[in-house]
Amino acid sequence: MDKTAYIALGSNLGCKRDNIARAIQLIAALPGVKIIKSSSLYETEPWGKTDQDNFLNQVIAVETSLQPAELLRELQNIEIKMGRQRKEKWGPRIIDLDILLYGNEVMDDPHLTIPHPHLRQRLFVLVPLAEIGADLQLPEDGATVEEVLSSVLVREGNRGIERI
Ligand code: A4P
Ligand code: MG
Repeated sequence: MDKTAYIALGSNLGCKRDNIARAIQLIAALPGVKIIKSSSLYETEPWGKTDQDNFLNQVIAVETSLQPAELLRELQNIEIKMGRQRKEKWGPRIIDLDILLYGNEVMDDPHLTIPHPHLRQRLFVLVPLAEIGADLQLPEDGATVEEVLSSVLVREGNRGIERI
């Protein structure tokens, strides 16, 4: 049976808007993957490594018959096809495709952690995710995306995230 997965897209090199649009086209063309929801685009200040250009970020929901590892492999193929080079951790990138959630799956394999390890801390993920899945419950404790987002907003305020 198909599962619903949430994918985060990010770009902060080259024509960021085109990069995100191209990645979405390539995801839509994958066999066994159907895009069912898309958030707005957000311009976001860099998180983690702050001396780099702002990012564009977006989150999409897909229905997929691919297993998590297969989905990751397809997303990594798209990153490679688009010319992404892995240099420094959290550094500038043409495109970054992360699996945020896959059904109610909780997994911690060497190459794949679901839910995405930084999901609960990152406004650039939580804000677009809440736009398309506010009531979604996170599998570890059943907290909703909206609740997690609210607690981060109370702690940090809505800094550096602008809907465009
Ligand atoms: N991996 C494990 N779990 C997952 C998952 N759920 N989805 C592994 C995707 N990949 C997953 O990723 C390293 C390895 O993570 C992969 O080989 C995969 O097996 P990577 O994309 O090669 O390296 P990276 O992206 O440099 O490291 P990392 O830790 O994934 O960085 P993030 O978490 O992707 O963060 N600030 C803003 N405002 N917006 C951004 O989009 N992005 C980053 C990168 C930093 N700051 C940012 C943004
Ligand atoms: Mg990544």
